[in-house]
Amino acid sequence: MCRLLHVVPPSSNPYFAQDVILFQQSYTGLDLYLGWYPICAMTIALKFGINVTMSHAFGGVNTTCFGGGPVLKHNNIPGTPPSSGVCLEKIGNGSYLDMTALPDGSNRVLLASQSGKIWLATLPEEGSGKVMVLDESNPFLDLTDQVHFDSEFGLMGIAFHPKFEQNGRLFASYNCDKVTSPTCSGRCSCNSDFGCDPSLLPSKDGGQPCQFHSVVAEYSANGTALQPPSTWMRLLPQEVRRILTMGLPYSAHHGGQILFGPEDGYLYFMMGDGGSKGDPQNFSQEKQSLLGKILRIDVDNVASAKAINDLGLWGNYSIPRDNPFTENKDFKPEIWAMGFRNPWGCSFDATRPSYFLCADVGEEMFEEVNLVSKGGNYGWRVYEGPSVYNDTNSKVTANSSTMKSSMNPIFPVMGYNHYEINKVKTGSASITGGYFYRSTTDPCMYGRYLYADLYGGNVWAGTENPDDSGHFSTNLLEVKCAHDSPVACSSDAGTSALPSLGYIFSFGEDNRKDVFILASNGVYRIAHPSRCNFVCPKENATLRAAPSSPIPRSSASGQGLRSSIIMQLVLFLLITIRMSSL
Ligand SMILES: [Ca+2]
Repeated sequence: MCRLLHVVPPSSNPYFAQDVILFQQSYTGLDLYLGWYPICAMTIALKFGINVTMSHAFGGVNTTCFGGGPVLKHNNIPGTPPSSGVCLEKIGNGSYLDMTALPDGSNRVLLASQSGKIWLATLPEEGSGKVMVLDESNPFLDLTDQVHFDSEFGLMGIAFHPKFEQNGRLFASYNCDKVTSPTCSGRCSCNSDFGCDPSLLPSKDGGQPCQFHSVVAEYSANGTALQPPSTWMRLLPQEVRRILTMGLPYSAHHGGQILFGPEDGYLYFMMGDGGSKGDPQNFSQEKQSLLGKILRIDVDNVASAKAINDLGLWGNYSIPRDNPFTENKDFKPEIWAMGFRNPWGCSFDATRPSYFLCADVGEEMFEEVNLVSKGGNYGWRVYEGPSVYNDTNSKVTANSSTMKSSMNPIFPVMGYNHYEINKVKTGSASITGGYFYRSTTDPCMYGRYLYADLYGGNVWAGTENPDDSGHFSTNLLEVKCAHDSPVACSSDAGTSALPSLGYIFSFGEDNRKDVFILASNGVYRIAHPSRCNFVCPKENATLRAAPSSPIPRSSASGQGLRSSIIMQLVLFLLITIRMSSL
């Protein structure tokens, strides 16, 4: 689905199984879905929220094929997760698209709205009962004059330079409209480098091809180093350099997140396929296009004008020497990884910087999380998730079989089918990637990867087992609001314990590695489990006030019995399927 971030009327899309053989059985109210993919990956989704296990390829090597048969592995059904719930406290009512912590170890963050304003905010202590301090009338940086703000357009990302304290450099990624903004001008992403003619692209959603652009710009908060942090509330940063400007073919799927690599200090820029159903021009697999790619650029060393021209760069930056395709002229040198549809919510694991996880929004069937490696091809638009994507309207259909055999895709490590979060096999879904949780606030969440769906309000935790294997099992989490939340959480009708978050736009992380959910209804922090009466054996109860009336959770033995029944059903089905296929 598209990510309609501002205007978000969920629309329906028909689920269709593509090459998936779908079995559905219903036993005593529990729906069991078994998808068997021709690429030898299999998902089993147990529809009552206990467990979803995905087989996948890690680092380009399919680890789940054994003689062509499907294999169920790393299924954590027999055990119980340390906690199946997440406790939130609401610390503000504002709606933001991106959060980034000041790189000074403080409790300050920048929060950016899609409309183009950035505020410096001070976070309260967890459990203090206090709210976030943010002066709406006093933005740190106001880009609303430059930003084109509409459904998927806007201010999409912000990032501090790792040495911001010394150099005052910060970066913003946004969209602009060349018709209304004099500073909005750049090459079209559909160009002669790969035989793309923008005049042949259909106009979509009121805009001409390459009327709208993606921009990365650098700003300077000069004087930051000279002033104590307490005076940073308003430094009036000025744009000092246009890093990159690129015209967009359509009006959707242009990612826009920016991140500095924690180890290499390079800027990663997430770019989608540019929009239109099924990536009809095959931009994501086009080696000479920056669309559908994760880009990695050096903003500390700007190439000479000659080098920029010779390399065909899109602005003022240089190419890191160890980018994967610096020696391969078939590829644009900015490309770090390719084959994405609309990456949304990428993060580096704070304790393992080589773990770079990126959610990628799916088309009609599958939402995915990828473990991104240098030079990897993540499949779109030949694959959606782990299954072949076919669209008869696409340019690539005729030669897709050739591409499939030559591309060696890396399949997602986590994800969900659209039908899993919709009551029927239709409906919208759009993944919001999050973080490996590395805070001590919820010890039972430590080391698990959090992600969510934009529309459904579903939040999952992925647990890697064994460590560093790239194999994840995932749990749909029960989400509750702390009884002492600083701002009262609005509730879904009839379920007073469940907070109504609205649309989950993004996750954020502060310097303590606390994780925040940025939703249309406000800003929420993951709090101590006991504040929601969740039982986490690892939580130090002596440091927390005892919950007044613990709510018993479903017993482990009950879950174990239910899991055992499901395991038997799974095995029975596998044997039946295997036998019938022989
Ligand atoms: Ca993919």
